[in-house]
Amino acid sequence: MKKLWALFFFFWPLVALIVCWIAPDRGWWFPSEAKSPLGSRIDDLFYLILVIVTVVFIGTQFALGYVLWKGATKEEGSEAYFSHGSHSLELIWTVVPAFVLVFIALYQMDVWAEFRVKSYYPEETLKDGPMMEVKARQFEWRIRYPEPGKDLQNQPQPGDLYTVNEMHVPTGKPVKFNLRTDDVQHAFFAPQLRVKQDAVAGLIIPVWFMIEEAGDYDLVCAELCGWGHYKMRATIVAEPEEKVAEYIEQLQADQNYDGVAADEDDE
Ligand SMILES: [Cu+2]
Repeated sequence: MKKLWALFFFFWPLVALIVCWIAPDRGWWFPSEAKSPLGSRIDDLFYLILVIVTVVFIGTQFALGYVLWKGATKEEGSEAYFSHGSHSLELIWTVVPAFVLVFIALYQMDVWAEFRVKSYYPEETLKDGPMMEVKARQFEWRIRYPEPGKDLQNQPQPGDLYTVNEMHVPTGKPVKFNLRTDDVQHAFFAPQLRVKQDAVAGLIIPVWFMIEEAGDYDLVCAELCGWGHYKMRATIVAEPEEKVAEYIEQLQADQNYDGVAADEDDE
């Protein structure tokens, strides 16, 4: 019976390893490959940490399995071995993890700095203001574009254009926008882009990303913000720049439509 329990406890770490091994091929892994340049670098960091954790996991689980098996198979009445600690062992398991953690801290610094500290925009993009404002509220994403040809202002302007839960952005260039919230704290999370940023009441937070490939990307809220949190789901539509301009023109035409068709107006 003891042997059975030893095998039982050894079985679960094995299942965990097998699941992780087959998951990427079956689509149980990340939402998709990272679709932004910075996203790939974040993934590289993730995989590096995953490798370190996997090595530690296999080591500790095998050690645990060995001890369980040894205990389960020892002869009845054999004497137990007591130890009162080992100075060198303590040193090893303090110094090695400390070294690994310092290594990770230093190694990831560059990605963090580029994302949050240094300016990562090409010069010409820096001159442009944010393309839009994304305002989270219970329970939707409100997008506000400035009137074509004008700059986005922090206060809503009469010519501003609005949409809900749909964000059109150009492909192949950095997109900058202001993130705000109308009520509680929300979090802008675009899983495929690996972008996550809290929206904090009272703050206007500039966020940027770049999408190379045209397509629809998910935008969800990653902060439990109330009963309808699960509904805060929007689409980021990435398309060529001309198409975004067309979309905004159409938005303006729809918004300015006063219910009278243009040809009727002429009569
Ligand atoms: Cu939310």
